[in-house]
Amino acid sequence: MQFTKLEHIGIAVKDLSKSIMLFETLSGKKLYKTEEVPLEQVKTAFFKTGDTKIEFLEATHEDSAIRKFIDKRGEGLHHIAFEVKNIKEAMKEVAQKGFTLLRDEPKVGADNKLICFIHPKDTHGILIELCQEITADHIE
Ligand code: CMX
Repeated sequence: MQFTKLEHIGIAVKDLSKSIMLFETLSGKKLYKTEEVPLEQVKTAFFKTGDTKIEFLEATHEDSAIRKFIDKRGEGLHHIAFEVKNIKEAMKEVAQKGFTLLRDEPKVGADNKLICFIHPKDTHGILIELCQEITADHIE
């Protein structure tokens, strides 16, 4: 297994609409999409920057990982996401290498992806996401 690219960088924010305006002003780019992910209790906004996206995340519930993160550490870099070809194989491999996966199975995340996370204590305090594009093969 190899990472195929840095797919996106996730940034935790308090107010998604303010962050969208800020990043549009800063980057000269228009928003690529917004999406709510109920399972993760977040609203997201994506910008494309070359091959990599920037994902802003706002909590939609007080139990959201994003709300807890901001309460503890403030707004800022929340995770970095690497694309893999086969997420199940990648998860098996990183677990064999001793990294702690936050779940046993991939779940459906934003932007048409299967995702999983590696605990930040294993990776220099940075939360790492592995992601794979969902294709027709995944739809049962
Ligand atoms: N990056 C780095 N460190 C983080 C972190 C993050 N994103 N989130 C929490 N931590 C740190 C905390 O600061 C804390 O550090 P200390 O022990 O030094 O105080 C430690 O991890 C434990 O934090 P906690 O607040 O007690 O939080 P939990 O253990 O309840 O959860 C984590 C932490 C990473 C396991 C949890 O946030 C999680 O499961 N994350 C994955 C899911 C997720 O983040 N979803 C939102 C994004 C969804 C999307 O991209 O669509």
